[in-house]
Amino acid sequence: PAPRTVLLTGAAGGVGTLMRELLPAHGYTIRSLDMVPVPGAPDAILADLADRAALREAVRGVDAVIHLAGISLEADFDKIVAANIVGLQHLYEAVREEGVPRVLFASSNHAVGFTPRPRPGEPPLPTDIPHRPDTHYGLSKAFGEDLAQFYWDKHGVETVSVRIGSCFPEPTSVRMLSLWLSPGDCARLFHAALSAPGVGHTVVYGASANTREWWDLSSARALGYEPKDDSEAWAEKIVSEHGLPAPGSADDRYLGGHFCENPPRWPY
Ligand code: 15L
Repeated sequence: PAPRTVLLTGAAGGVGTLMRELLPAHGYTIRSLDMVPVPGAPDAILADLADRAALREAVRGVDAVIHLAGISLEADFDKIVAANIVGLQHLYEAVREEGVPRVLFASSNHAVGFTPRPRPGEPPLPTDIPHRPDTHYGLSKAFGEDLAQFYWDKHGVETVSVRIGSCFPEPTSVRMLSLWLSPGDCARLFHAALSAPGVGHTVVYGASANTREWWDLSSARALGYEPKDDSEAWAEKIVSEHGLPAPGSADDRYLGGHFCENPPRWPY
């Protein structure tokens, strides 16, 4: 049976806000957690990932955790370490101690961002390619996938690590035409990840059924994910407004696009 009560960390963030809206239709009761107030969720738990006791209380009694909290873009290494590495370990310890069976870990395309993106006609990228993080942020996501593997092997905590592409209401760049995960497909994927039996630690890519897909979605489909959306509907408009990335540019060469630039180009 599908888990019913889910702790959603990072509930005030971009993906968190979308999932609070869309997951209830898949049968979930959401317990929200964030370090800042969650608009529309006055009963949200306000807690920092540094607060082990609060995390332990927050995960108590839930069927699964969707872990979106942490820093979601490039930042100083120390800040990334505190939130995405130390904070992640705190979360998993709370999960282990309270016997929560499964976590959905929001990994990112930036864990493998320096992977050359497939050119037209080349096969899509499988999930078992080596980590090639493009930022401190991407490094923390690569670590997070290893931590998830460790908690499965050592403690029997299951995780689906979802390497999310770009989850926004609409694609807004040429790169996103390949990496877009529509909010509806994100909810479908999260539901599949939470309800599939026996996932151990499974890594999946999180993208819609995009015509310009760079990723092999078979490990996600094996969980029951059936994407319904395709960014191609926006392609003509986006390409005419932005043009294709300059040949040899980071956006042209790598999966992580401009996150690969050095020094990084801000804002993303
Ligand atoms: C990410 O991992 C970020 O959290 C998100 O804000 C986007 O920048 C996304 O990657 C992307 O690559 O588009």
